[in-house]
Amino acid sequence: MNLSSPSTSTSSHPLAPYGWDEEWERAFAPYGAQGLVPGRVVRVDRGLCDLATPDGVIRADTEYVVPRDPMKVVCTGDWAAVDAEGARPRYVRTLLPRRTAFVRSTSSKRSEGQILAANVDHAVVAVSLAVELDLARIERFLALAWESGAQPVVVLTKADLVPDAVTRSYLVQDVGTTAPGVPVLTVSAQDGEGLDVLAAIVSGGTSVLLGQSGAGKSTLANALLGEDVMDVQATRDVDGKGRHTTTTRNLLLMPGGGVLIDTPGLRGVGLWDAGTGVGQVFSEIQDLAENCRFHDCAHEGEPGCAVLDAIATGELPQRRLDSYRKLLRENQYIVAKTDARLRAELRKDWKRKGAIGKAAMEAKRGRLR
Ligand SMILES: Nc1nc2c(ncn2[C@@H]2O[C@H](COP(=O)(O)OP(=O)(O)OP(=O)(O)O)[C@@H](O)[C@H]2O)c(=O)[nH]1
Ligand SMILES: [Mg+2]
Ligand SMILES: [Zn+2]
Repeated sequence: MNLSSPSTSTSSHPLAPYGWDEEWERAFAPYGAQGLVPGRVVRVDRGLCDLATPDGVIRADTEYVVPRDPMKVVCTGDWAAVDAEGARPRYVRTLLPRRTAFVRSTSSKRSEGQILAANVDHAVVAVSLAVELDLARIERFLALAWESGAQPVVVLTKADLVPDAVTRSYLVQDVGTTAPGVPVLTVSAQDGEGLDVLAAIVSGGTSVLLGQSGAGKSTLANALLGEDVMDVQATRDVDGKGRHTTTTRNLLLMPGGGVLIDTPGLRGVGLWDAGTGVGQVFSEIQDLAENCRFHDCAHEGEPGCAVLDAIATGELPQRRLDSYRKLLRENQYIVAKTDARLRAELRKDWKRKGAIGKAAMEAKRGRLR
């Protein structure tokens, strides 16, 4: 064994449990040369964040990297270059380029992207079996998960509340057809069912728990940790919507390796430039479409349409096609809106530059006069 090989040095690195590897080491090298230290963001809290660094978890100021672009805001899971020990305050100086990022659009009219987790390998969508399944919502989460670059996983929680085996298998089947290419697990934190499978997934790389408030994300995080670190609260209302118990995104080190990010519940997620993700969620429709007679078939009644044929035979549920169309439309809308906003911003910039140019010209003229 070559002890000086980089893989040996990164696997014995104090940040190795947080996912530090040769690639991060390479990306960080120029900042190390400037005397900065590397760190992984474990929590963000209004202008401050906690980072795991070689000298333990520290608090740093994020003010130095406040960008105009919300996509570049410091987020849990980010790798950063931070001031070395002794500086007061210690600033996050820069973020290393993200490998993956889970982004949704904010519900506001401004329609900006909001990063929910960075550098994630598995996007675990928690869905409670204790409330009525909302397949459209699962599809939406999965579109964003695929788009993030992470591997999506659906975890059906609170299985103990569905003791009836027939109902259970129907629910699992429904979700399965909604999520082609996505592992669907059934778990119960109450009686431990399925936790070993989830623990195995989570042990490799970084996972983020996403889903509605009350889905049982923090309960799962605690069960996987073997320790009550995250607060858990009973869902208040009967419809299971609950209140938001978790309010920050927290990165937790798993005892069996890997890291897990627990996030606050989301009522819904707006698509954010997720065209590819939508395609992946509805991959069976895209597969069918390859057999449509016309290359640009809109599946709206054209002859030889394989998609409509599949609906006629019952192979493809009408709900899936409707949902696919709806998400495609929504995505096109958000993309167009963002482009419009970017264009407006560019125009503003251009005008401002023009104004500066004019002022400079006038000043010059004034001087000449
Ligand atoms: N019966 C049963 N209840 C569960 C299970 N998992 C979680 N719960 C309950 O569901 C409620 C909500 O759990 P949390 O873990 O706080 O949910 P959360 O998804 O973290 O919610 P937010 O932090 O608000 O997003 C609590 O009362 C838990 O005890 C389970 O496997 N079985
Ligand atoms: Mg929680
Ligand atoms: Zn067609």
